[in-house]
Amino acid sequence: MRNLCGLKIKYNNKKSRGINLIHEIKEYSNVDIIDLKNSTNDIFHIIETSKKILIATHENPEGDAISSVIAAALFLRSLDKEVFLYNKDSIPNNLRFLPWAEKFLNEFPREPIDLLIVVDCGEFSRIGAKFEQLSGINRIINIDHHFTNTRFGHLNLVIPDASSTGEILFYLFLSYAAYENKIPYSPYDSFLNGRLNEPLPCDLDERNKILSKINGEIALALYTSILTDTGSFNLPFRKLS
Ligand SMILES: [Mn+2]
Repeated sequence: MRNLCGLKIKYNNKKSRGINLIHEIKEYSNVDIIDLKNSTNDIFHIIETSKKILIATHENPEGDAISSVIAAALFLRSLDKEVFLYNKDSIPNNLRFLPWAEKFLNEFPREPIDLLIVVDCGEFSRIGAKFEQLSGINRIINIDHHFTNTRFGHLNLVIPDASSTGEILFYLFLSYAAYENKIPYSPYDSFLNGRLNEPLPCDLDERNKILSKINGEIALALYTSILTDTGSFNLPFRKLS
């Protein structure tokens, strides 16, 4: 039997670095599916109440890492957030065609940051040298698909069965649009089947609203993410990079 994993939220009276939630991984059950949905709503609430957002990934980045930072940044900019893209190393030449590839910083911003989102990064230290400077940020969201992920965030959206971080982000963006428009659509609910998918609503108006957050630039970044980590759709469903 495949050991599918999901997120379970434990509510804790002790404040954990500013956010009153602890998330941990455990074997899947029906309860976890509900919690996974709640987890994404927590992420949306934190995004809504943050203004300056830093998005980072691992050093020596490849396509999923860079494209996930870009997709998240473009998405958050569309929500009127001030975004900072960070990578310790320079962007590989073969990824410089991507929108906003030129916007990456290789120093942390000097101004205070409300929220740090780390994508495609299994350990906090893989952000690279000086990563400790970020540990004082009160809100850290960790979005990743490595099963070895150490759950270093205050909120962790870690889905080992996803092909790529880009795939997780795609469904997160659709979920956000559903959340914003109060449409009952939760792609993560279908995780029990080991696949992150859920048919879009039949109603055309609802469907268009859910897809409204995916513009051409975001689609290009997400496509590059998924293409990279699946070896152009040639590799098995799960590849860990
Ligand atoms: Mn990856």
